[in-house]
Amino acid sequence: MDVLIAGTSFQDKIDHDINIEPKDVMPDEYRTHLIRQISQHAHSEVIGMQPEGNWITRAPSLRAKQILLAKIQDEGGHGLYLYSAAETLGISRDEMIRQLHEGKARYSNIFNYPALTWADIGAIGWLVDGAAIVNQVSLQKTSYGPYARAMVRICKEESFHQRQGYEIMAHMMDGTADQKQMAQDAVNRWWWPALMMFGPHDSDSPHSGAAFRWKIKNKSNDELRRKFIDKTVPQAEVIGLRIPDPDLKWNEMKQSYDHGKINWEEFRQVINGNGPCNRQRMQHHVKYHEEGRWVREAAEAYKNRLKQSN
Ligand code: BYC
Repeated sequence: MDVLIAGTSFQDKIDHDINIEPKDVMPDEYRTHLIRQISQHAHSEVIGMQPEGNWITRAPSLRAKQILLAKIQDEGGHGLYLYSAAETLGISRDEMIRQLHEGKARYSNIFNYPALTWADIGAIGWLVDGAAIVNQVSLQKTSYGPYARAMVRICKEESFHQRQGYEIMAHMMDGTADQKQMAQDAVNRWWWPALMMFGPHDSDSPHSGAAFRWKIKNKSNDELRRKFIDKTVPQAEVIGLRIPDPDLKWNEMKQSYDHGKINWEEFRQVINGNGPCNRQRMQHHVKYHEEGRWVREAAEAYKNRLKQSN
């Protein structure tokens, strides 16, 4: 098997569903494409800790606080697996963070919206992690080995996150009229940004062509978005939440929902730095990155001292 892999060209491996590994020969464009996507994915996990972190001290019970803490810690871990996967492509973590701080690397649109009430923590878990799972399940079969393997573990944890969010929503929908209204308000605000997480329509997605040729993607942005809607609408119905889309309609022929128009102008504004929380998210990240400098330096000094004493 090793001999076959060693003698097989890059595209042959892709065509035969053989993972590409860090030391394999790969075109520069494949490497660059993956660094862009994986680093963007890692930054999303880490920036995504901010809207939830805001609610740790205000969680309504000790149980809710413990669960939220564990979830946020998981997100930090996901960021670390993904930074490590990107590093195998020859970029350092420092460089990725520099690109983020200089606005050269993106992170998911969704984390530029504020978490205004406790119901938002439910909506983030249910809708945001729910959307992330649909996307990431398909990435478990992505062609780059370290990325695919990181996805397997991440998906296991995300499915717990999605349930944590749904439990909060179900609990609130079982509560007072005010609690029900709070839950509905959160869905009204998070639904459309969650649909945007899957990226532009296939016809407007510049990276999809190469991503399919190299099997980085195996499902398109629109296919995954549809899958998410089909899975989520019945969940909303069970607990009495309304999806804020008057054009949402079951299509018998397609055996899938048709949805209303997505506001792509809002998406463009948000991913280009003009969403409600972009500046705040980035200032927070820069501040704590700077404040953590002494920890990184101390770890480095300790490593060097160990080397010298060996
Ligand atoms: N947000 O050609 P396209 C989580 C950009 S975190 C911002 O379709 P592609 C969680 C795209 O970068 C999970 N930008 O691109 C954490 C490109 O611009 P550039 C996050 C977006 O790569 C904490 C342009 O639009 N998941 O679950 O083929 C707490 C054209 O797009 C977005 C991932 O990162 C967006 N949503 O497809 C709770 C998944 N969408 O780079 C939860 C990994 C598009 O040319 N990524 N853009 O300047 C992917 O699967 C793919 O990169 C995408 C986009 C489907 C997102």
